[in-house]
Amino acid sequence: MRGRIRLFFVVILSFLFIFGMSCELPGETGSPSDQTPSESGETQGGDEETPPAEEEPVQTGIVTGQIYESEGRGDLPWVTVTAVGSDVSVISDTDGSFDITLPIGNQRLQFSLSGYEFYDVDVLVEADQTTVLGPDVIGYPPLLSGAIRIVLDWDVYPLDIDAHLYVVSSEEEVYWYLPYTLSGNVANLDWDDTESYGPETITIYDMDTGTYYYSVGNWSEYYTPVSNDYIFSDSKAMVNIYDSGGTLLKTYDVDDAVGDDGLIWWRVFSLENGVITDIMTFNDSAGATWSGGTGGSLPNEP
Ligand SMILES: [Ca+2]
Ligand SMILES: [Ca+2]
Repeated sequence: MRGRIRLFFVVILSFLFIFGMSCELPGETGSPSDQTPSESGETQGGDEETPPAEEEPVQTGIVTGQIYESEGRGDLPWVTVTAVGSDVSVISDTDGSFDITLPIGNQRLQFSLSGYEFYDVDVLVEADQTTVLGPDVIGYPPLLSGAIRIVLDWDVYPLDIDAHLYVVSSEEEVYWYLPYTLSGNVANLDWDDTESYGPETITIYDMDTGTYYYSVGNWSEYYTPVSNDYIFSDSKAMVNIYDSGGTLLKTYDVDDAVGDDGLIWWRVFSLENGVITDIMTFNDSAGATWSGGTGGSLPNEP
C-alpha cells in the first residue's frame, strides 16, 4: 500500500515538473517582436547578446504619370491605378495625375474607371527613385466587336512623329491634318502629340472590311533635315495593335524595321479584310500608304 502511494506521488510530481517546464517555455523564448528594445525595455541588462535580425525593409520607388481622355486629352480623375500582384492602389487626382509607391523591380500597372478602356503599362521601379512615365496613360472609349486600336508611342526624341492610315476604299488618309473620323465611320485618329512620347491612336472600326496601310512619319526630321538629330533609330517607337477585347494582336518595334533609319517614313503594316501583313521598312515616301490627295500638295509630307 505504501509503495503504491509513493508511486502515486512520484507520478504527480513528475507531471507537475513537466507541466511547469512547458508552461515556462513561451516566456523563455519569446517572439522576436517581444525582444525589441522599444517594447521590452530590457536593454539595461548586462547580457549584450546579438539582437534578433531586423526584417529587411522592402525597397521601394515611386512611379508618376498622367492620365487623359483620348479625344481632346482632358484630364481623367478617379482612375484606379494598381500594380499586378500587389495590394497597392491609388486614385488619380483631379488633374489626372497619380503617383504610386511600389516595390523595386519590373511592375505592370493596370488602370480602371467605369466607361473607359486602358492598356497595361510596364515599368521598372528603382530604389528611392521617381520614375515618370513617358507616354501618357489614355482612357479610351470601349470598342465594338470587330474594331481595332493602333497605338503609337515613342521616346523624348523626335518630339513629333505622326501616325498615318491610308484608307484605300475612300482614297483618304487619317493623320494629324485630318484627325477626325472619315466619312463612312471607317477610321479615326484621336490626337496629334507634338511634344514627345505619345501616344497617338488610330481606330479602325471594322478590321474585316477594306484595305488599309499604316505608316509613321517623322515630322521632326522632315522639318529639320539638316541636323539629322531626330532619326527613327533614336525614337524607341512602338506600334501596338489591340482588338476590341483588349488583346494585344501585334507589336512593332521601330528597331526591327529594315533600311535607312534616317528616312522620314516608317511603313509598318497593311491590313486587308482582317489580315495584317508586316511591311517594316524605312522609305523616303509613304508609297502605297499615301494618296497624295488629302491634306496638301506635298506628296510625301509626314
Ligand atoms: Ca505627332
Ligand atoms: Ca507628349
